[in-house]
Amino acid sequence: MLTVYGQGASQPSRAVLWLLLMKGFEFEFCDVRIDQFGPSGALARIQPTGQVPSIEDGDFVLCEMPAIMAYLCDKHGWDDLYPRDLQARAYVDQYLHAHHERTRRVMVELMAPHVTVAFMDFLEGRGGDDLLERARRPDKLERGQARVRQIFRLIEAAYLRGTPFLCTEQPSIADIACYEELAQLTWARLFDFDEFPVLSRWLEAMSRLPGHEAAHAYNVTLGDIASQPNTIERFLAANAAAVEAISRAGIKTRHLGD
Ligand SMILES: N[C@@H](CCC(=O)N[C@@H](CS)C(=O)NCC(=O)O)C(=O)O
Repeated sequence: MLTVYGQGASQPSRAVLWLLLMKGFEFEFCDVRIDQFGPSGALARIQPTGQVPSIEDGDFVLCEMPAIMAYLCDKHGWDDLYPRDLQARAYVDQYLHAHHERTRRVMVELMAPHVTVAFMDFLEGRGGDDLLERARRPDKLERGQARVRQIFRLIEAAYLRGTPFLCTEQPSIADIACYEELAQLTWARLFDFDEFPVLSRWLEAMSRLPGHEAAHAYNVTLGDIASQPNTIERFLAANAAAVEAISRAGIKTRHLGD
């Protein structure tokens, strides 16, 4: 049985979970709390970086969301989402290699500063000084929005020029990875995509793919964190809702350490 170690709040975890839910694949979801993250946390006993997502497939352990999704697609023949054709695959890889340092900035610049206001005390002294600095800024919404606008312009120009999905006619694991960074801003009311009609159409098309609802219960439950600052209670309730939704989809769930 495949085990996915993850958390509803984690964008790369949701990407892996959505892929599996989309494919109706049987797996076990192990929910990891933030105090179990990192190289000295409980998850590090299974995977040394202690980061989510991580998977355990028999005695094979793997981390890094794009590597996990590529592995799962290759193993199970999901060629629709990770094409075998050399050039079609190269386009998917092209996006995924840029994802970490480009699209992932959406989380760093706008989402995380609004989520982590709920647990600043926990982050204090744990090395997240840049994040703490961003979360404390009174202009974090406007500043974050200005930063993500640049990323969105580039995504439209580089990947959605003439194709409905990222460089392709049909969705791939690149779209799944990208969606998790962008779509979270709409539920959180941190960004209005109306000024980006091409991205808006893409977001709408992605939201119609199977498994979408079960994979995004965290975001729905967390809701608006722009006008109503996040609290630890909301954060925990949203993560609990993610586990419940995955369980309702017929997937076995547990918490790390239980
Ligand atoms: N490059 C990794 C990023 C994974 C990542 O940032 N995971 C976060 C949660 S979203 C995490 O585990 N943070 C805890 C830590 O780094 O100690 C991927 O794509 O999977």
